[in-house]
Amino acid sequence: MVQPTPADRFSFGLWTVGWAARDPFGDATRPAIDPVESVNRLAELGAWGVTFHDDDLIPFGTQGAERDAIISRFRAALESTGLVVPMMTTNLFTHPVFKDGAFTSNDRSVRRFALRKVVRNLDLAAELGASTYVFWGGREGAEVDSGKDIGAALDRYREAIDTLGAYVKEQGYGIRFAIEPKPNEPRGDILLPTLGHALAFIAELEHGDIVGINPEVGHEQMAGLNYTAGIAQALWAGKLFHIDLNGQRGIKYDQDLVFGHGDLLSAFATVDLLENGPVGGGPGYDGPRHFDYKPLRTEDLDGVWASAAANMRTYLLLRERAAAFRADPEVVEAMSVAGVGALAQPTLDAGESLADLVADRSAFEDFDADKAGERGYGFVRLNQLAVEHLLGAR
Ligand SMILES: [Mn+2]
Repeated sequence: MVQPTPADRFSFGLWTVGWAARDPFGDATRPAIDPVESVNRLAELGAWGVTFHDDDLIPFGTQGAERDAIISRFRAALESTGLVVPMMTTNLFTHPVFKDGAFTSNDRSVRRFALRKVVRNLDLAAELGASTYVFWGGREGAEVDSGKDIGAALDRYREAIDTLGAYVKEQGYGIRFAIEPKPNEPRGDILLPTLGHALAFIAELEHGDIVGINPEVGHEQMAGLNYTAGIAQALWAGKLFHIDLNGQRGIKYDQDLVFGHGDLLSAFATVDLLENGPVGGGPGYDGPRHFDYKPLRTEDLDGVWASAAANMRTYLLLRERAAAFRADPEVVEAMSVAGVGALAQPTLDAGESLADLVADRSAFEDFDADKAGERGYGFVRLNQLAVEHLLGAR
């Protein structure tokens, strides 16, 4: 029986199950869900954590005693269910004030307001024990090339993240930041469109040591990229601080499908990497398994909770299949034939210089490139074994 438990560390955004299914062409198809109801239902389903944007819990503009009352009611729900808040984030995209961006708006007063909105919510994140704070800059972008100085926008983005990074260090919050890339939607083009752009940006930060990334399946796939290969690079760089699991079917609008309901073979590879580490060896991912999906607009409230459960069940089934895949002697042999483990061996011997390599006739003058070119790697056989494990045929 595949049943999620808190030990699996599954977490959901309040905005996922709580999405009332309003889209650019149609009204909401479901009522709003009380965040406390979401906490209770997610806990019943076996989730471990809940995450949220400030405005998911506390309506924009709510101040003082009213804000405090909302927070204490939410805290009580957390305490009664045992659900934790591993990650929080800021809504810097819904209100019209952010229509040209937040940290990178051409309007300086908007940039200052955005920083203040984040600082207040960072204090709440520390209070609630969140260890990761996500930055998704959905409005940080443009539609008109001549309307946005991209270099200046990146200067302001860096200024914002470094200012906030210095703040959490000064406060001793122990919070790490995770930047979530996305290529487009809602802006025509968004800054830091892929995880590679985000990693390059982080390398330019003063406080980049506490900044990693939060790659979302659908966002990378919207750019036509291989999600599993991307998060493998993030793991290699020590920057996979958080993850957003969902489904996407090709290059189109952001679908936010249930995990595995898009490219299932890619989802299998993702779970295999997260759980079992790179195929050549090394550690996997030890952070929360966070779902950032939207229940289809066609679903009623029962369908919302069924879809939440589907994310976790699909992940657990893939985890079982991936473990069986790695343990299969035929897979081990196929990987060996393919030379998967051999890639871990350095190309030069220990202490060998480039001059030594140039002097090694066997590496070049006497090397039979035509012969080496005849080798078959057997990757198709390896992939078929993965497909058969995924289908439960092995
Ligand atoms: Mn998405």
